[in-house]
Amino acid sequence: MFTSKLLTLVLVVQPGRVLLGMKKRGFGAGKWNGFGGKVEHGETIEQAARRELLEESGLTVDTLDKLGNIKFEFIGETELLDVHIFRADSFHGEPTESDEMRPQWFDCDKIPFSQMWADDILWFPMMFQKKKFLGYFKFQGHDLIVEHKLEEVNEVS
Ligand code: 6U4
Repeated sequence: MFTSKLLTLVLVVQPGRVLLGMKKRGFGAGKWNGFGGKVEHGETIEQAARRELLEESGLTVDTLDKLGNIKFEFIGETELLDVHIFRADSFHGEPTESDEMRPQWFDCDKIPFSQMWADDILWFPMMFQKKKFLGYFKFQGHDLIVEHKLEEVNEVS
C-alpha cells in the first residue's frame, strides 16, 4: 500500500533567469531546486506554496500559476511524493538566505542541472514555456530515474 505526501515547489522566473535555492539540509540537501515543502493541516496547497516560498527565500508573490503535478516513487519506500509545481513571474522582496536555502539567480542557459534532481532537466523546458504538465518518476536512490511518464496537459487540477 502506498501513502502519499503533499509537497509544493515554486519557481520564480524573470526574463532570462530563474531563482533557485541550494538546499542546505533535509530532503534533497546539496541540490539546487525551487522553493517548497510540505502542505500542513488546514492550509490549501497554494497557501503552503506561498508560506514555504516566504520561509525559504524571503519573497512574496501576487500570482502563482499552477504549472504541474509530479508524483515521485522511490524504490523501497511506500510513500509517494505528490509535488505541486507553481511558477511566479513577479515577486516582492529581496532573495534572502534562510536556514534551509541559499537563493541564487541563474541565467536560463546556465541552469545547474548536474546539481539538481534528475527529473528537472526534463520538465524545466515546459516550465519556461508556461506549458502545463503531469508526471510520474520512479527513482532508485536519489540520482537514478528508472521509469517515468511526462505529458503536457491543458489543465492541472
Ligand atoms: P523539513 O520539514 O524541512 O524537514 P524536508 O524533508 O527538508 O522538510 P521539504 O519540506 O523541503 O523536505 O520538501 C522537499 C522539497 O523538494 C519540496 O519542495 C519538493 C521538492 N522535491 C522533492 N523531490 C523532488 C524531485 N525529484 N524533483 C524536484 N523537486 C523535488 O524538482
